[in-house]
Amino acid sequence: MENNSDNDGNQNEYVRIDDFSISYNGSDIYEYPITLNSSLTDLSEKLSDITLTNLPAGTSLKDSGGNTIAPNADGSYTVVTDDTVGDATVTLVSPTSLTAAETGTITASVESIANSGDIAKTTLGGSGDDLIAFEAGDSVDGGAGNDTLTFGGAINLDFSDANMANISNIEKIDLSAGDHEITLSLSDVLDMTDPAHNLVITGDTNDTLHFSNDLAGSGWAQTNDGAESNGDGTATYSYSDGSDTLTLTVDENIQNTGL
Ligand SMILES: [Ca+2]
Ligand SMILES: [Ca+2]
Ligand SMILES: [Ca+2]
Ligand SMILES: [Ca+2]
Repeated sequence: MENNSDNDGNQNEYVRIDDFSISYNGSDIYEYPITLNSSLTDLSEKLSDITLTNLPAGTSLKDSGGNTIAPNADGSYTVVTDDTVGDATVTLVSPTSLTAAETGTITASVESIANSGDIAKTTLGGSGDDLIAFEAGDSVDGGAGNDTLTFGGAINLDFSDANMANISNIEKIDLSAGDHEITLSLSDVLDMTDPAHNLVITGDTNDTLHFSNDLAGSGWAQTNDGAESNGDGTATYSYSDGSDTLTLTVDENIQNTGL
């Protein structure tokens, strides 16, 4: 279960994907039930349906009644749920056996809609290596696996903004598609990564990273300035407080300040 705070500081929705269970019906079809739970703790809000994205290629989805759910134009699937308690069980259907890594690519997201019209979106990656399309203000938990935030269009983001505080268990930020300028602090990276605190940032010469070592003076200090390239087009920057270490690996094509 995952709780997040919305922009007003209230607890809002959560969504959870239970572990996949696997059954085989003996007719060359493999079925993987997915249990979804979402809920509101602020009952003045409404809960959206649940959106599933990144289903493995060649698979389809059935609702609890066994009816096939048609994909949306963007390839995502909408699982219809109640306005206040969004529980549903759906079944992933595949003509081939799927590995946990393959089923793990699926992500689930849900939105809470306040009376004011404000929408707060929460996305959970769950297990597996997830590609998560991110927009400012989204709450994101990548969960286990090597998880990447991607960005549509050309958006500039300051991860130190108050509404960007709910990002966790992310391993990579991919700026490749579109031109982006992002602002990131040491504490932002500590918050958005798991306890290993490894973050990779990929991009190109049209992208800019502004980094601030805002925890200097609190025990965190830079221990490696990235002057020695890794030889693969990336450079690694290290920070430590003496017990924990943060490692930032940045595409050398990205313009930067502060590293
Ligand atoms: Ca996943
Ligand atoms: Ca994940
Ligand atoms: Ca992760
Ligand atoms: Ca780019």
